Order: sequence, then C-alpha cells, then structure tokens
Amino acid sequence: EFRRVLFRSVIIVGLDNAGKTTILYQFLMNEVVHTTPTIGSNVEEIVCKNVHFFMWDIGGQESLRSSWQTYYSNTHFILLVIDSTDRRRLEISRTELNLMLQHEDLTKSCLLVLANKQDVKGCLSAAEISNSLKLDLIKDHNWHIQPCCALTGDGLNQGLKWMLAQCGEG
Ligand code: G3D
Ligand code: MG
Repeated sequence: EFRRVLFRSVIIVGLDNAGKTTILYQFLMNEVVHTTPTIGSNVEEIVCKNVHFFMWDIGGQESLRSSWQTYYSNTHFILLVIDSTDRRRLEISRTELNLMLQHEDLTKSCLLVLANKQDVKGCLSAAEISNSLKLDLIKDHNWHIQPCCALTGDGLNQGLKWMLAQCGEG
C-alpha cells in the first residue's frame, strides 16, 4: 500500500522554563518508531503515522526571543508552550504570540497552545489561559489549546492528534 509521506516543520516556542525541552523529550519517548537519532542540538524528527514532524526547540529567554524569527520560514505549526502556574508572565506570552501571528512567514501556520504543568495544584485551566491569551480573537489561523503535563506526557498525544488532523491525516 502506498502512503504519501508528509514533512511538516514545527517550532516550539514559549518563555524560558515553560517546559519546551521536556515536551520535545516526551514526544521522542512516545514515538512508536524511532527512525532517526537526534539530528541537531535543538531539532528532532518525530514520526507520527505518515507525517514527519521536524520540531525545533527554540530558547525562550528574553535575549533569544528576537532570534525566533530565523526559524519562521516554512513553519507549518507553532507550538506555544505555556507554564500554567506562571500567571505573572502570561501577558508577555500574549504579546509574543500576537507578534508571531502577524509575521508574514507565519500567515499559514497552525497554532497549538500547550497549557503545560497541569499537574501543579492551583494552576490555571486551559480555558483560563485561552481567555488571557484572547485566543478567541484569532480568526486567521487554525488554533487549538490542549492542557498537558510534560512530566507524565498526559495530553501530548491529543495535541499530536490535532496536528495530524490539520495535515489531513488521522
Ligand atoms: P524550557 O525548555 O521551556 O525552558 P524545561 O523548560 O523543559 O527545561 O522545563 C523547565 C522546568 O519545568 C523543569 O524543572 C521541568 O522539569 C519542569 N516541568 C516541565 N514540564 C512540567 C510539568 O508538566 N509539570 C511540572 N510540575 N514541571 C514541569 P527543573 O526543576 O528541572 O528546572
Ligand atoms: Mg529548554
């Protein structure tokens, strides 16, 4: 049986300490078939059904945020990781998100927001984060918010499922 193979590039963005690296590591651990070893210090190939996702883990420190742009060309998915316990910096994430969504290289990108650290008592729910980020106002990108816990991997498969659906798969 012939199945077409799709390649999709993904940037994992979010503030420092949000859980980006932990999430990428979980995706790798849960992969059914490991086709490639690490191909770079901050990019991994995750194969899911017939889709090869190239996931770029981009640093979130303030000094690095301006360099996010160098990763933007050909990006199919923006994976925005939010630390659901970090109420104080949610506003910064909102500002960074709006800047990204206006960028000409990202006009066709889909947005998956991962509301991470849901295991921590008293954290914000996905709905609360959605409200704070004003996701409802986003009309020109396909978006989805998924609660998750990177430590256990809870919620990450649902996130991947949504991404596959955006690729016309699964
Ligand atoms: P970053 O790559 O976005 O900077 P990291 O973030 O993946 O390095 O994670 C930052 C810290 O948050 C790590 O703790 C990591 O273990 C923790 N973390 C990531 N995801 C979760 C989660 O879902 N729940 C909880 N409770 N913690 C999480 P350390 O202590 O190693 O700095
Ligand atoms: Mg990191």
